[in-house]
Amino acid sequence: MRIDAEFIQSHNGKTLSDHRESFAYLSGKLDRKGVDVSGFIQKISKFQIAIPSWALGTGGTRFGRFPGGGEPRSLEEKVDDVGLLHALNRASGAISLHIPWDIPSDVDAIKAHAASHGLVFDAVNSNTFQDQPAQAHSYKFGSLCHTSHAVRQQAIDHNLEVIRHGEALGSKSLTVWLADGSSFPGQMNFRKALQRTLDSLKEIYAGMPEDWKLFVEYKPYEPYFYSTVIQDWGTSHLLASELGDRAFTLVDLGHHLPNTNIEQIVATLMMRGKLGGFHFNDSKFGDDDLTVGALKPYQLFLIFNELVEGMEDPRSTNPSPAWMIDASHNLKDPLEDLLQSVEAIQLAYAQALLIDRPRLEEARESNDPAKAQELLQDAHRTDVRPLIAEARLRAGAAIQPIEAFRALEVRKRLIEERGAKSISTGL
Ligand code: AOS
Ligand code: ZN
Ligand code: ZN
Repeated sequence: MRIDAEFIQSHNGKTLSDHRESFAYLSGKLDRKGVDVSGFIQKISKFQIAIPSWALGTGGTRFGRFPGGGEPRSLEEKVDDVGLLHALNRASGAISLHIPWDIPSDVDAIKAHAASHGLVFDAVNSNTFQDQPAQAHSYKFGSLCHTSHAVRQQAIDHNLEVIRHGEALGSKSLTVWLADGSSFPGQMNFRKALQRTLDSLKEIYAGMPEDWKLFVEYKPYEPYFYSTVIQDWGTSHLLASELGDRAFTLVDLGHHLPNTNIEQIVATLMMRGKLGGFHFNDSKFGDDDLTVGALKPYQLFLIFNELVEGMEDPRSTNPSPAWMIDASHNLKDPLEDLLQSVEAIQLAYAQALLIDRPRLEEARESNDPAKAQELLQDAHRTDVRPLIAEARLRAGAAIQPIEAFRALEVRKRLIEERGAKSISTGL
């Protein structure tokens, strides 16, 4: 199904006068503070967040899965789902594919299909954390780090194949997340495992087209419980530095131990020009995959404070990072969850753009922590929702995406189209 512009317009009509009133109030306030409101809205509109193809179905845990129905049954339907999101918010204009779950049977057709929704293909993701039916060697004891040359070669070849699929689709980057690690002390020689991983990554890096980037994701635990080869940003940064200028660290918010100062990691990587991409989610314990901003919106804002500082610094050598949501959804409708996540990211970004940076720097230079906090919290406590809604309105999207999604009974219609038992490939 597709959402037509007319429906969005008529749905917007219901809340337009309310919205106009709140927007006028906020833009008046911001004007008086010297904020260029139109420029601000343009920045928000430009900020596009990729949707991973594996986030469109109901996720589960090892204890169970409770699918909600109407899940996409093919790559084409996954593209349709991202198209629905993009029609509602005009902020989800890219899809990130996972190989082998999403190998296109007809590349030209899927490209045309995506383009008809206004979508492009973002980073492609490899998978050496599961064995595939036709595979010669098992990844039970690792992939790029494996003790056996044959297993490593199989994993390298898989990544090279993912790059070829990505090239055909117009992607420009490969994200490598490795499950590789060990569950028992003594099981793995850490030094050899890291060296082998680096050597394998070098072969993948060498197989990338000149205009591609390689993103190395890190994670402290899971699926192994004692050690992970690429456990933290330092290890990822080490690998990316050894690999070369087109290799970067990718930060996934759920991949940190409790209380890690993620915003400081962001600042450090940006200082080094090595922050390549971001996977957004929220979590209480670990890689919980909760809706972005559901638990720690202030932390998200502090992270965006560093991102904006890095992005707006004219001397920064950091390329514009690739933004993606990385979450699976156990309880909510995946599409509603994704709409909420995109909005939470936009809100944090907008609030970070509002920070009075010259005054913040002044407070820092004069060692005035109370003033610094006032300035940060002033931005964070500003209700910027009318700005985001205005950006959507100007782009032809819905003032209230979830309300529109429900008014149109999107899920019900998807269930009618695809069935109550359709299952999407993914986590
Ligand atoms: C796994 O925990 C990582 O977050 C990956 O980025 C991702 O979820 C996985 O590669 C999905 O295929
Ligand atoms: Zn991730
Ligand atoms: Zn993860």
